[in-house]
Amino acid sequence: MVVLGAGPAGLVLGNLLQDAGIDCVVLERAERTHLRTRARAGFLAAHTVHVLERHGLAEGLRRHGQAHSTCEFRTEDGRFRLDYSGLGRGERHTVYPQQLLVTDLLTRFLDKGGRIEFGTEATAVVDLDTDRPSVTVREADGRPGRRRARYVAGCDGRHGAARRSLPPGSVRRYDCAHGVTWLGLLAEAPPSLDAVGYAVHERGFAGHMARTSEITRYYVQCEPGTPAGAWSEERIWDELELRMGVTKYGPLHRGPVVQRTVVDLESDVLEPLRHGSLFLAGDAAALISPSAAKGANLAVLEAELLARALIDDLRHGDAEGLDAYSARCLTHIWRAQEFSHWMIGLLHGPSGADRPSPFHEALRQSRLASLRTSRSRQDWFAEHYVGV
Ligand code: RFL
Repeated sequence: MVVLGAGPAGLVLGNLLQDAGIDCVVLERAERTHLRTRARAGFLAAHTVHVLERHGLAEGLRRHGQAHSTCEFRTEDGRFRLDYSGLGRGERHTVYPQQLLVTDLLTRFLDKGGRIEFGTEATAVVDLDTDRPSVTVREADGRPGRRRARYVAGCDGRHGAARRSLPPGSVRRYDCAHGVTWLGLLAEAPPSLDAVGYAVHERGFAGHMARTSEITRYYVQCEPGTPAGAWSEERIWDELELRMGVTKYGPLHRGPVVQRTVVDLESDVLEPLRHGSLFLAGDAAALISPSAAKGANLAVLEAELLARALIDDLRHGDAEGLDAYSARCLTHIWRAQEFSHWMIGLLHGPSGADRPSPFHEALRQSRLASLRTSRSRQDWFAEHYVGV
């Protein structure tokens, strides 16, 4: 078995296959140190935590993760809070930075004798339609190479080799550019509120999400095409403070901005997620905008489904799970996409060239108002916000 990519999807899959005694190698383009410091997600759904616990992969997050269950919306009409542990299914998030999760998964995999080839870039998956597919690679020393396997798992993200190797016309790609751009920031500053903060302001969206007691993630909506370094730190903090209404609701802890990423909100889904001997999981299967924090959670869910199906096939000769893999994942993916899309509509006021029409703006305000006042709406929100 060859797994492409050592992100959450590839590493959960690798650990589960290895625990079942299935020989697998993970090919990873980046170096190990890069993976341990690549900050991205932080909010893990209850289901994700259950999966990790079920397979003995949750030690770090149990020790260092923080339970989290409140979000606060700030609008021109005031603010309101939802404690979602008392709504919907009563579930919470666990806040645990993705780079720590990846580090835990890597360490466990390697400690148990797993093989990861760092600095090895998959260039193509070939012979997908046979039961001896292979992966062509650029080895760490730059020379070309090849790995053969019974199956290949494409967990190498949106721009990876797995997607590129799908024969033209063999999959359908649904995609959507939402016309919204965020500047994603990591600040060396403690969180400023005990909730996820979503500010909907006439100058655009601003978001606050705890990561650790010393690090906070912020998002600030900017014009599409804005380079990551375009705003000074002072401008970033001034905009965040203005949009988050600090004069009414209290100050933000300022600190050095240690990472900036431009995030164009985009989504796509490939269908089906299998082509012959190649299976897609995580961002390689579907890209989801970070508006509802679903990407890493879907990656873990799909990795577990794929691992089970591969084990059934390779250990017991039962191919039913592999045949059903794509359809099973797509049900979850589309539900997450639908919620994520709803969140984008909820959070983005008028700004920039893609200013919504007055009709859409009024719809957005009505959507916020029903979330503020309707218990059944809040239950629906909670179930989808924490769930995958
Ligand atoms: P990853 O994590 O991108 O890992 C793919 C790995 O494949 C490697 N790779 C290759 N290796 C070999 N050969 C090639 N040709 C290769 N091409 C790529 C890469 O180096 C990498 O190591 O994909 P995976 O495993 O599918 O996991 C997906 C998640 O990383 C992603 O969905 C989340 O980070 C999305 N996301 C969030 N998700 C959440 O569930 N909760 C959050 O709070 C959350 N916040 C975020 C996010 C994504 C963000 N960015 C990247 C826009 C916040 C941000 C800013």
